[in-house]
Amino acid sequence: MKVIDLRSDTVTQPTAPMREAMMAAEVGDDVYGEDPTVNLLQERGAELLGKEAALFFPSGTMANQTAIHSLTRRGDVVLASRDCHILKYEAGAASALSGLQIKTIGAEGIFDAADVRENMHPDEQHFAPTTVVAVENTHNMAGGRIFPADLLEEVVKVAREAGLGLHLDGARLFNAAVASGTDPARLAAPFDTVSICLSKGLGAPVGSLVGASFERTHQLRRIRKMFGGGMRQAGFLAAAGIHALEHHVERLAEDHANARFLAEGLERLGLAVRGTPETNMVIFEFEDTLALVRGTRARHLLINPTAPGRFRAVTHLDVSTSDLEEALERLGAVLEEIRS
Ligand code: TLP
Repeated sequence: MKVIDLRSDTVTQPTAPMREAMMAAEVGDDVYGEDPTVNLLQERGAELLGKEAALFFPSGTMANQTAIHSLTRRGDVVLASRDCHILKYEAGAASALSGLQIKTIGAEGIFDAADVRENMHPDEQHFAPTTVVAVENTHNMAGGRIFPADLLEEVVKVAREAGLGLHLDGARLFNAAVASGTDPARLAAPFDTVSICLSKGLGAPVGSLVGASFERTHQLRRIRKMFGGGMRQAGFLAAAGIHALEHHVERLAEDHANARFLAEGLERLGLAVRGTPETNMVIFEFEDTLALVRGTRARHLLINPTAPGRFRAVTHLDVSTSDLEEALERLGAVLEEIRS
């Protein structure tokens, strides 16, 4: 029985042409800045994000943490969305590595200018300085939600007026760009630092980029080294990233259509689905978490719970519409078994 893996878009296998591109990569020592394939990826990434430069990272976590480290000093406060990745899923790195406090604001991955204004600390001796606003677009725990453009505009205005830095966790920025028909550079424009992941919907095995100014990239390179992310012949990985940017961006629309297809199917099975998927994630509820996990696993269907009674199913390069039809059938059988 084929395993249908909806745990995340991180689980994809490199395609045959991607593997060929990796094998054929010209490489050099990237700590010396001498890997031509890494350099090419960084140039392409900078261009796509509309930034002066981009830097290659081994993971989205290191990309985010390096970026926020560069924008802050120990003890500072970062305002970010509730359940954001930089706080919840990066092993406490913001406090452990940078001495930061992350204060979460808004709801469902979204916040507005008033949330920023009300939560920013006054410049007074009792308070830690608030120095950065971090946005996650799309928002993972809010189910792949796109940060609304009008709210973002207001948030940026208030943040800039207060002299705050702006970081974008754009692990799935290309999902947001494709789903909203917006140039990724436009989505990235207001931010000082923008991280994107090549290893999520874009299907590369490893890698992230941070887009920023030349000056900040110089600083990011030093922090990346300090965090242990200076890589040597990383061009083998960068080649996969270049291939992903060239071949796997437009196809994200298929993942989005598949997520909607899956959501409709789940509703037909009587499950409570949270909203219509905007991109490649479906959040649904089922009270007996353990029974559903056990039942689906026994049928080689993998779906992760994100909280008791709540599940996240993610569509990606390695699941087709017919795989999802099959997944719905298997899930139907599991539900019948639990409900009987
Ligand atoms: N997200 C993973 C898990 O860590 C939860 C997933 O399966 O979705 N930003 C966002 C918004 C992310 O969703 C992720 C990964 C990252 C950053 C970190 O990327 P990696 O895993 O490369 O460190």
